Amino acid sequence: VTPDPGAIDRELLIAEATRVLGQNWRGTYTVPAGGLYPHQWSWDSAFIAIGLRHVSPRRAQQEVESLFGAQWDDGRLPQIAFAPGRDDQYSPGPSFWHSERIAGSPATSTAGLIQPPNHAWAALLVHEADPVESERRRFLERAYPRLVAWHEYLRARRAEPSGLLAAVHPWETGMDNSPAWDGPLARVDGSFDGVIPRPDLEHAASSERPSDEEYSTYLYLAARYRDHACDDSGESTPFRVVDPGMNALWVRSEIALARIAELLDDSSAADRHRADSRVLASALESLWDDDLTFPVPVDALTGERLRFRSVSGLLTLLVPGSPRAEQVIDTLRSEHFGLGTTAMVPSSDLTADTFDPAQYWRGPSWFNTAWMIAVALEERGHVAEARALSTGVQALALGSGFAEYVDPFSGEPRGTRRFSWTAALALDLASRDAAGLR
Ligand code: 9WN
Repeated sequence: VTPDPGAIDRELLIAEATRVLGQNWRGTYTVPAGGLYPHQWSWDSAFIAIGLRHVSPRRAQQEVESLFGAQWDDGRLPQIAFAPGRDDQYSPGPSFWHSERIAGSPATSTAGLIQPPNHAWAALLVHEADPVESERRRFLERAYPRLVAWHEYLRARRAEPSGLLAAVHPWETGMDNSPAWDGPLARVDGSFDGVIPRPDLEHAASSERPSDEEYSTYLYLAARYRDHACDDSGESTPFRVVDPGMNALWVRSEIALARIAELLDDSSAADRHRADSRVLASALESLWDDDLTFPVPVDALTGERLRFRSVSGLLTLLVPGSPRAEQVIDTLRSEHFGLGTTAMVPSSDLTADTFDPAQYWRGPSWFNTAWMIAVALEERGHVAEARALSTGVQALALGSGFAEYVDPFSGEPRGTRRFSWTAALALDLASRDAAGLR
C-alpha cells in the first residue's frame, strides 16, 4: 500500500485535522479522543503540540504548559492529568489514584505513572514554529526548568545501573500490550482484586483492545505502585523493563534541552545536556541484540533480554550518530516490518506468532511511530522512503477518519476515531509539505 502523493488533498487534510483538534480541545489542553480518553495524556500532548504549532503556536505552548501544571514535586510528568469532575468514562480514574493523598502530588488530580519523555523535543519544535511569539510569552524560559526537573526525575528515580530509564508499568512505555511485555507480565504474581471496569469497550471493539486478563495485571500493578506512594522503590513494582523507544526519546529530548539551553544563552548547561545525551546514547547501544540484529528491551528485574522485534526498537533511529542505524533500517525494510509493502509501519514483527493486525500494540500501525520513523529516515538521508511513509501517514489519517491505529495491510481503521495525535502529526507532515520544508 503506497499511496500516491499527488492524490492527497492537503488542504482538505489540514482543514479536517484542524477540526479534530478543535473538537478535542478543552480550553487549555487537548484530549486524545472524546469518549475513550477524556483527560490529558502526557506523551499525547507533546505529539499534539507538534501539530498544533501550525494551527496556533500559542495553543501549542498552552498544551505543553498545561501538562507542566500537573508536574509532581519530584519532577515527574504524570501519564494522565485528570479533567476535574470526570471520573466516569475512563478507568483507572481519579478515585483509583487518589493522588491528593500522596505527598508531592500537584493540586490537580493525576495518575502516578509516567509516559515516554518526548516533551523537550516537542517544546523545541513548538518554539521553532514561531520564535517571536515564543519569546514574547517567555515560553522556553518557563518550560526549561520544568523539563530539567522532569529529566532529573528520570535520572534520580528511574535510571538503572546502565544509566537507562526503566518503566514500572506497561502503560508507561505507551505501547501497553506489546508482546515484548508478555514474559515480564507472566512473572507478575498477582491480579486485581475486584471488578475490572472496562469503559474503554464502549468506544472500541474488544478485539482491538487489551483483554480483561491483561487489565487485571495492569490494575494490580498500578494499585501496588499507588499503595507504595509511587515511590519507585523495589517494593512498589514487580515489573521493571528498559525499553529502547522510551530511552531513544529521552536522548532526543536531552539533545533538545541542549538546544533550548543555548537559546537561553546558557552554554555550560547546553554542554552538560549534550554530554548527558552522549552518555545515554552509548548506554542505549547495550540493548543491541546480536541474534536479532535489533535493539530489544531488557527485563531489569532478571537481566533477561526480551528478544522481540517491536516498533519501539525502530525508534532508536531518532538518536543521531547511532552506529547501527543502517542495520535497523535493513530490518525496517525486511519481512519483519515490510517498509513500503504495508500501510505505514506495524507495531510488532509481522512474522511473529503473536502478530495480530487488529490488536492494539500487537500488530496495527500507529501514526505517532510512523511519524517518528519518517522524521528519522528523512534526517538520515533516506528521502524517498521518508516521503513515501509521510504520504502513507497523511493518506491513511484522512482516509481512516483519523483512526487511533490501522490494519497494516488494509489500512482499515481500528481503535477509536478522530484521535488527536493522528490528526496532529498528519497535519505536521502536510504543513511541512505545503511549506516546501522538511
Ligand atoms: C493507557 C492515550 C493513550 C496513549 C497510549 C495508548 C493508550 C491508555 C489506554 O492511549 O493507552 O495510557 O487506556 O489504553 O496505548 O500510548 O498515550 O491516547
